[in-house]
Amino acid sequence: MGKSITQKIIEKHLVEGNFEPGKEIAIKIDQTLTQDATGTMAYLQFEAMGLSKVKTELSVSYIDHNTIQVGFENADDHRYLQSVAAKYGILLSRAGNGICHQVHLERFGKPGKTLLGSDSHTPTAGGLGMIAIGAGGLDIAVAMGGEPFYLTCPKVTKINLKGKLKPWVSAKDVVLKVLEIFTTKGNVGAIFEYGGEGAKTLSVPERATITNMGAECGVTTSVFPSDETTKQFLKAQGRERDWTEVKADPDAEYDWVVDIDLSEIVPLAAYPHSPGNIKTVKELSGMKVNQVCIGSCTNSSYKDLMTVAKILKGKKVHPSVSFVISPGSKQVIENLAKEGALADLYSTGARITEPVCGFCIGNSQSPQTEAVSIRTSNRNFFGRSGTKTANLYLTSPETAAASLLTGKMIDPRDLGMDYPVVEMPAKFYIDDSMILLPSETPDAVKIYRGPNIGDPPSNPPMSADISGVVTIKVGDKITTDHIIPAGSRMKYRSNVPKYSEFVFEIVDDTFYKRASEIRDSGKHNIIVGGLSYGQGSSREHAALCPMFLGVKAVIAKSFERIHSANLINFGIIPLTFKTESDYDQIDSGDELEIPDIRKVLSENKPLIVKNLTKGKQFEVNYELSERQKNILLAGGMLSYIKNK
Ligand code: MIC
Ligand code: SF4
Repeated sequence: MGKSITQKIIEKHLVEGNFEPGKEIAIKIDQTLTQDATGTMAYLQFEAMGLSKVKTELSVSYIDHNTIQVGFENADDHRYLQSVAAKYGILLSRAGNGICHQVHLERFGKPGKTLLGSDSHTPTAGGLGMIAIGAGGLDIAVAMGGEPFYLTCPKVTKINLKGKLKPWVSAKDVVLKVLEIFTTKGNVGAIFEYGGEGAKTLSVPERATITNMGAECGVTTSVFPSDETTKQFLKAQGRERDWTEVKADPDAEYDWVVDIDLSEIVPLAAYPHSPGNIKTVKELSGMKVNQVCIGSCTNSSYKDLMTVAKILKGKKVHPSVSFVISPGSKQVIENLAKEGALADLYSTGARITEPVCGFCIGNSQSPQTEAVSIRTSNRNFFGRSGTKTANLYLTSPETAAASLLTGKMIDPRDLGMDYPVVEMPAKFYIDDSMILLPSETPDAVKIYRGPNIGDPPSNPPMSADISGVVTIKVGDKITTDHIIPAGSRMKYRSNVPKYSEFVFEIVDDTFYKRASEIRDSGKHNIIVGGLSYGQGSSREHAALCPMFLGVKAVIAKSFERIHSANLINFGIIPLTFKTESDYDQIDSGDELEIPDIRKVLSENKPLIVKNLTKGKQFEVNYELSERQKNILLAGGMLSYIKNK
């Protein structure tokens, strides 16, 4: 039987197990990436391992998230990251060089390799034919230490692209179509592998837009073949030597095959508050628009922004719209500038930011009350823009550009313009001076630690029983943005006690006080969740801060992959309900007891939860490998590694 791209790359990197979907495997990690908001904690954890150098082929530390720098905290974190990179053999992409996923695609990604990143959009590099996976910072620290990465061997869904996109329809519409088909839940443990004649018609940045937003479906990653188009892209980046062909065998078998005809796709939009709520742009046309944001780590490439510049050349932004651009990288900005396109964008009325996450994560450019904000970024979760009452719609750059001209949502095909075709450059202008190489005298490098940086909190081993209170009961599709907001709160990422004050802030701002009181009274906090708990980001603070507040278990209908791994890494057990009615019969404030949990886990027995308030009991599932059980029994990954 022939092999898929996924199987080929994973088998080449297997350290434990076989390619058997559903079983736990361990793979060697060739490259890692971190960004500053997750990176500080990851490097503190790496330092705690006591190694003198990273053991990967390549590790890059990017500074792109916390760049607003109101106060000393983030500047101090950046200096810490720079000193750690110099000492331990890590490359540092300085603030101003670009957003990690775009820069990694341009300068470092290699077909056929594995990449692990402390950011959920790490799969962007799958556009180059790599297996690129997002994970919590602690998993990245462990991978930098040369340990393999454990994951559930994925099922492979082939997305067979046919035909060719019509004018004014682009890669964002393709991935929104994928989100319409697969939704944001129920895809845990799968990989989307793209192929077919249609895949050949897409450039690398278009492929990367599609793999980037696979994260919203909850898949482990998404991957495209590495072909002649990939070779041309790497050549234009001066990296032809990094190219290898990666393709599936013609008789490769897949767990599922879905055909998408590119020529049938029309401009689409994700409406509030989920990237999985899809409508056609036509259905929404005429809606008044207050803000248009183009860029972030999706649709911020040279090709995307050049297309926008050509649509907007000589025109002005509608007076009721605030127009923001976050370019993907310094390289994108410099190449636009050389073509005169940067001037065209400024002349339209664009507010061009540094090449950073910015508006996407809500730490700047928050829109007005009840705004309609059209964005080419990848997430429109409730509250993410920093304005609770705002409504975010995700669209292609073409739709966003058309709407900023008219002040209303409009299908770009109705602009009455010829579609500007942008060719990929044969050679990009490249200047890597904002990427710092590690020190040649690492022993002489002193690590800088500002007052914002505390030691990561520790956790005791799992207690004999869990006995406590349901501090909060939430519904389906709770994202890590609900659990711990980013935006203006993100500057406290290196200070866990302070950041913990904002746990569940946007859902219930009494959570912190109540959870602290329960913890201080010697009881445990327990969270109850619905389907697909922990969607979205890889931020381990969504587990680390609850751990600090004494949360010992989360019982949900189902979990998303990265968050469930993060819970285990921080000693919080993820348990799943067996029936809907067990979920229905629990309320916030109920006293629960999970007797003999240590013993039950060790002996692999059924786990019973007693609801003391309701006088009922029910059984819950735990799907844990022996390794995961041992991590939980030790109280989390750091103690588990120390014990080993
Ligand atoms: C996001 O898009 O939500 C983030 C901010 O990039 C996160 C990482 C973080 O919270 O630091 C992600 O996607 O993993
Ligand atoms: Fe940054 Fe937004 Fe991309 Fe996350 S999704 S890496 S916040 S640009």
